[in-house]
Amino acid sequence: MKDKIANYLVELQNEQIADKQSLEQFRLKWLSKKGIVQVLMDEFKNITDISVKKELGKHINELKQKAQLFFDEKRKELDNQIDIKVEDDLTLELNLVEQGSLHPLTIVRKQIIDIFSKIGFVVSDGPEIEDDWHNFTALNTPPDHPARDMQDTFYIENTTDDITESPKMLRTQTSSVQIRVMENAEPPIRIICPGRVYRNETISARAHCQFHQVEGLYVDEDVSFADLKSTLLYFVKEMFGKDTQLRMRPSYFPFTEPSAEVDISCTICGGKGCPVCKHTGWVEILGCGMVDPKVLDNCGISSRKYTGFAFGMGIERITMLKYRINDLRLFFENDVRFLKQFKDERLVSF
Ligand code: 2U9
Repeated sequence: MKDKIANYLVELQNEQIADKQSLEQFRLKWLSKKGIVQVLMDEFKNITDISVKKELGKHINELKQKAQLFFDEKRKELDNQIDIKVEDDLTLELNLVEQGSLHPLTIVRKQIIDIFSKIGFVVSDGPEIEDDWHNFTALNTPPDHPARDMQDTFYIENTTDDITESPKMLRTQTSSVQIRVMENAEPPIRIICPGRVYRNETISARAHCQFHQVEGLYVDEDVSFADLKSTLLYFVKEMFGKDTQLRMRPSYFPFTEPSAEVDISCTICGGKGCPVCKHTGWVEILGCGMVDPKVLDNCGISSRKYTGFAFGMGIERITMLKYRINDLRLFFENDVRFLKQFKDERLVSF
């Protein structure tokens, strides 16, 4: 038995372990219940000679300890090797945290901004809490206009003692931003103003008390209605595809004259007629017009020298058409089942 143990010690020294599989084979061969060490222990139990037992016991123990030590060291080595591999391989996909997605309104707002940036429009923003002048008066919206009614606008209580302070409200359109820019800059002015606006509406699939707009303004010498139409045609073709048709219908807004509503050929049926376009082949996407001369003068810009065009659109409406979403409330509920459908939308620069 002594020779057997000596041979095993030599065999143990020649063991090679390259991977986890061979490590497991080693464990089964040497350290398991039916392994070499245990079999020797079983044989050892049957030895009756005390002095032989004492000597063999020492050798078996030595073999056991060496096998265990060898196993432990190799296991540590292999564990470290695997850790290094995972950390070094940057292509390995670690699906530890589920990736989020951009909100569809964020995606479309960015697309709109990109399209207008290409033709020289720059982004401006301003406060969501506005005063009467910037939200209504400067925009030629008279005191008796229905938009000023408590029913339509969220007014903010005056908490100061100053009763002369102008009433404050949540802005009902981002036009107040354009007013602020015009008050502080000289033409040429070419801006787009994306932002959240508020209206006192009952929430439904088609209306909400908050939504998002992008408004545009171009003021310079000799800006014409033809400039407005060609700018909007460029926009709709970029946004909805080059075959998209545009039509303008006369309309009325206090801040533009003349004013128009803009329809595009239905993005769903291509103009043939479907439930989305109510079988007309056209869907309304925005409003526009030539800036009323009074609005220019209100901001210190001479309406004798300058003309301008303006337009406004709801981002929700554009997004609903683009992604065929049929309920406005989905944008504000943050249900992940809705949001994760936009995971594949990647923005090149943000
Ligand atoms: C200034 C002068 C004029 C912005 C305009 C519209 C027409 C319009 C609506 C579209 C859908 C609002 O979001 S919506 O409900 N907007 O129809 N907006 S012209 O006109 C301006 C803006 C600023 C100084």
